[in-house]
Amino acid sequence: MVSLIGAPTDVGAGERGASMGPEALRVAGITEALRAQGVQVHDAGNVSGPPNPWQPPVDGFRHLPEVVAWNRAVHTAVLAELQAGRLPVLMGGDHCLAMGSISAVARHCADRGAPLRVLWFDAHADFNTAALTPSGNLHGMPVASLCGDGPSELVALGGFSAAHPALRPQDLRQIGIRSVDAGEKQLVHAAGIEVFDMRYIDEHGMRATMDRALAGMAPGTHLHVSLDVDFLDPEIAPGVATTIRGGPTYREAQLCMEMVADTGRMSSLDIVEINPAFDTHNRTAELAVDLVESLFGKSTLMRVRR
Ligand code: DIR
Ligand code: MN
Ligand code: MN
Ligand code: MN
Repeated sequence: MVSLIGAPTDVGAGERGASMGPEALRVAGITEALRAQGVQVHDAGNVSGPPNPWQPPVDGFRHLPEVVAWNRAVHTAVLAELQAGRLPVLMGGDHCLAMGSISAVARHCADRGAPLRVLWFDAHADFNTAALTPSGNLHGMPVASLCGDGPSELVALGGFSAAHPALRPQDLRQIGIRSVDAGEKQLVHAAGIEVFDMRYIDEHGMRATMDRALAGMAPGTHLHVSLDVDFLDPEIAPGVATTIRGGPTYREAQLCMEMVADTGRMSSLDIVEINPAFDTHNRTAELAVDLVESLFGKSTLMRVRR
């Protein structure tokens, strides 16, 4: 059973509009597409939180109290679905919300002794800190924070700490990266994160990339997918505030999702950064729904051909 959780906010972003993401996905037919794959779906509605105050950064963070409030709400909602044995699909909202969802997934795994693997599909590494961030926007910081380098209220989500963070770099794979700030690059290297950047994908192809990103999962691994739609090439996904040219094509993206589906291990999902204010005809949400169909096994009927 899949539970859809909407988190209509853009408090972590540098532009307004990602708050319209959950409704864009519903309008694009996410529920019907999942049901067509034979998946039982429960739309849990939206979590709520404070409005976007649209203020400059304070001590390196923009809207920190609001980001904390939204992430606490997301954490609680995602954890409840996991504990009920359902597969949560977080519909953002901006990518700061991954702090709430992945800390819930990590809590759930830690309580059950289950290994965790996180696939982070993004044009950006999202590994900024207060000292390094060019913007103060917390959607550029969730990976660092989940790894223990972030504001204490966010690092502590799920009862984790800087010494025992929600996410260990060795449990993370980043795919599609092509925009990393200078200081951020050094931190990503120092943390030892395995990054399949666009150059790697160009040189090795998407199939070899995903084979490596999915390799070595122990039995019982909980696979979490965090899909920032700016991962996709802006030609196919224009409804994003932070487009970066040179991303994966439609077919490359579909192959990624099909290979995730083939593992049979995906147990939670974030779909974030859809911004209808930058879009036309809801194209990006419709594309995301196509990718969700693949994540839930649309291509498997054709398996006889491979
Ligand atoms: C940039 C943009 N690295 C920042 N980050 C984005 O503001 O930290 N992440 N757009 O998705
Ligand atoms: Mn992101
Ligand atoms: Mn991004
Ligand atoms: Mn469609």
